[in-house]
Amino acid sequence: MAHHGVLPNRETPMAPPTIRVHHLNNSRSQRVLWLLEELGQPYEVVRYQRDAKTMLAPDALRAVHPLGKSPVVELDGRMLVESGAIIEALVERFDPGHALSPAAGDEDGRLRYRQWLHYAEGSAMPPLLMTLVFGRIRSAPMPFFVRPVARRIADTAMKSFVGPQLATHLGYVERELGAHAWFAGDRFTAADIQMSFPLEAAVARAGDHVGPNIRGFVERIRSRPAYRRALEAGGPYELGR
Ligand SMILES: N[C@@H](CCC(=O)N[C@@H](CS)C(=O)NCC(=O)O)C(=O)O
Repeated sequence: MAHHGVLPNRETPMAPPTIRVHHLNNSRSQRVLWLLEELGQPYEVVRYQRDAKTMLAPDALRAVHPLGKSPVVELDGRMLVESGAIIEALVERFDPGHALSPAAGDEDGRLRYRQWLHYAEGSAMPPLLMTLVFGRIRSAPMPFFVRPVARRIADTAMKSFVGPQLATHLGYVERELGAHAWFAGDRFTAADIQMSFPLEAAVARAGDHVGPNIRGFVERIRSRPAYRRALEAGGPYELGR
């Protein structure tokens, strides 16, 4: 048989995947570091620091992706944004054995898993972000005669709209965590990683609305070795205290 000197495909060494996480301190990208630690997948971290006054990301992050928001994950040269989609993509590619997602035949688990992956950013984060914004408005520097008006507006918005939203969402999550140990069912999955950010933010910013099941969940995730390794990789993370 003729030999053309070309190795057949199966003998061609595959280049290892390149994963680079563009990580902003104290941010949602902490979840991506944690996921990669849970998967045992090697990755690089490029760190960015929030502006101390505005808390916004530096311009350098906008040079990586037009949104300039974190996380941005560079996977084999392609830029991925939106944490839920990033988590889904990384799990699909690097977790073929379903260690961090419900098995293909587990219909109930898969539906729950998908719901929570979307819910974290789609429903849980908006009232928590509004809590942060109205809190900042209350304490922002402003002429003394404007302050009572600004405070009244912030307090009214919190009382009439944001507070009830927090109660609805965190009440729902609290009951769900009473019925299931983890978000997709009885074992830990990437949906728990995605839900960690709103729940850590809730403990930090909306403690009055947080029940014992949510507090227990946050304690359990913080004791995972991969969570702790991710803190070392990402640097200071106040929500993780
Ligand atoms: N829904 C997006 C939100 C991204 C986002 O807003 N990231 C924040 C970090 S927690 C950010 O980069 N903020 C800094 C800025 O907007 O300049 C996701 O989940 O990836």
